[in-house]
Amino acid sequence: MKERTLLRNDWTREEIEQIYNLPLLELVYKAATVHREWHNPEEVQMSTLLSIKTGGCPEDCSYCGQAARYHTNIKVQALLPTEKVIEHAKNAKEGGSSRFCMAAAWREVRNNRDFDRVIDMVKGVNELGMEVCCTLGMLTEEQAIRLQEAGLYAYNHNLDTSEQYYEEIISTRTFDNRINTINNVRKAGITVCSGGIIGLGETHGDRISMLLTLATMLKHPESVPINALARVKGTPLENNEKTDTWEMIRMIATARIIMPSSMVRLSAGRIEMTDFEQGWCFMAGANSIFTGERETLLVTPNPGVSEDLQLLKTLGLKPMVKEKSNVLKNEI
Ligand code: SAM
Ligand code: DTB
Ligand code: SF4
Repeated sequence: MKERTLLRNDWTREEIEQIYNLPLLELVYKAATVHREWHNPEEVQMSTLLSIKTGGCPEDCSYCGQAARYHTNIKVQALLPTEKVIEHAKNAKEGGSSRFCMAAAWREVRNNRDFDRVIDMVKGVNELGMEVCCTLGMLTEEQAIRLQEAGLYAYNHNLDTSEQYYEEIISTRTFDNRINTINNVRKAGITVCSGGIIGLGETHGDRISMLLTLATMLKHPESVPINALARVKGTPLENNEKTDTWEMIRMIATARIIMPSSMVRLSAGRIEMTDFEQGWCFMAGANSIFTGERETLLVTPNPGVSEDLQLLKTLGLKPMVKEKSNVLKNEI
């Protein structure tokens, strides 16, 4: 059998640039090849996303419908009751999901009763035998350890864009804050889910920089979500152009090649894609999607679970039963 491509974290900017700029079909072919060396190409992980606390966020992320300062039509919702969250997780499991991600519109975690409640939610979802993921904003190392002890499997904290472009998009925190939380998550022994968004007005150079930061981490994030901007009315980016799906495909394929053992998630943007376009994203190495019972991601629309299952069926794919442990495999 042919040896598989090695994991590397010594990528240079030039190397990534070269891959990113390959003629599209060459790039997809290469990514599909690498994908087959590292993953079962018939499987797609369905990760159910639930907004456990919605809106009213003090941050100014210019893409986000949940920032309190923008006049969006989002209904603010306090932290959901634990039993309700567990009920959602059970339904998600029955619907074929093997991962459950709880998201809160917080700038950072505070050591208060709400955090105690999230800890209980993590324990409850973990007991269902699902991979539990949270995305709660910035974390200290101590908070990360508490989450790990409660059974948290993954923590999502996206870089969102390049270091250079970061301050154009968010002014209430820095790129370094992001890296710092990711490091705290790693130190606590939780797997990392980190990727970004395209369509924010960034250049190809910014996208390459973001990929370079991810692919040169001591350990690659086990999960890399690639989002296309979901344009939310009332946010500063509401009038940005719709992201061209070929650009998503280019991003996914490059991520797949440079971080071969990671799960690459086709995240926001699916609602505006045809089945054909989503099929191309899977061909380019995406092997996970976000689903939600309410046909939403957090606050924007997303295809329904039955539509997703139908799409997988059409493409000859099946929901991944349980993610193979990338923790052991990803040993650079
Ligand atoms: N508040 C926490 C944080 O910012 O890390 C967690 C929730 S936040 C909604 C999680 C991620 O969703 C963001 O980092 C961003 O990458 C993505 N996101 C948010 N709004 C988006 C949008 N309108 N389009 C695409 N991705 C978006
Ligand atoms: C990620 O990278 N994408 C998801 C998840 N991580 C938390 C969130 C996407 C949000 C899209 C816009 C919305 O509905 O708010
Ligand atoms: Fe708040 Fe997260 Fe939205 Fe930024 S992306 S405004 S931190 S919820």
